[in-house]
Amino acid sequence: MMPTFYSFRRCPYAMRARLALLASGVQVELREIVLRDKPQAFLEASPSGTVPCLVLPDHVIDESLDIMIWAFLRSDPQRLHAMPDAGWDLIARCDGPFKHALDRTKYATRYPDQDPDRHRADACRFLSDLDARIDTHLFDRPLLADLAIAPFVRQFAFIDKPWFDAQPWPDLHGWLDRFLSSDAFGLAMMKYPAWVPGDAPTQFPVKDPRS
Ligand SMILES: N[C@@H](CCC(=O)N[C@@H](CS)C(=O)NCC(=O)O)C(=O)O
Repeated sequence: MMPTFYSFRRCPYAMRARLALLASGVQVELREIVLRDKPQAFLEASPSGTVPCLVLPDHVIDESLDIMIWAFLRSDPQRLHAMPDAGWDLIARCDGPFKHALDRTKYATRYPDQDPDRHRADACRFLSDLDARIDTHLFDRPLLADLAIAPFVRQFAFIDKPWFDAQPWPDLHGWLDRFLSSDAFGLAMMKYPAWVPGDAPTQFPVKDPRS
């Protein structure tokens, strides 16, 4: 039986998990869900009630980074998982202080007692550091960190794209543009109707008709 993978198209955590599944080629049964109307089967499977969530025969993985690692331990033709410690450190900064600042910039009205400019400045420190280290990728070749971090940089960029584009981050802009126009991103962002019990399984990644 294929593992069941609960996803939500616009969620950056689910996006990074889909990108890893695409890069690994490991197949799952994708169930697109609507976060404001979570299906019972998902709530029963997921301890945290968050996407992404991967249901395996003997356990459940509901952390996006763990799903990426799970996929690459099964198949990693591009050797994305073989990463220096600095890659894991960057992901930790992304998921910790950067995501914290991103949410308080993007959803400023939810944090009326906080200063969005201060949070935007915090986010900019991380983005400037990324710009400084990018030549073509975050490291000398594409790694898991690129896939893990790009969905969050995208989320930040689209808070105010003209403002983001006007920042002095040419290498970061190039990196994000290449990500957004990549085949992998296009495939990761394909639209699926919300899953309902009884639906025929949706295989993800889509099986290549040539193979
Ligand atoms: N640490 C988790 C976070 C996942 C997460 O927060 N996902 C959000 C969507 S982007 C979610 O499912 N939120 C629950 C909700 O909105 O009800 C991971 O890395 O997978």
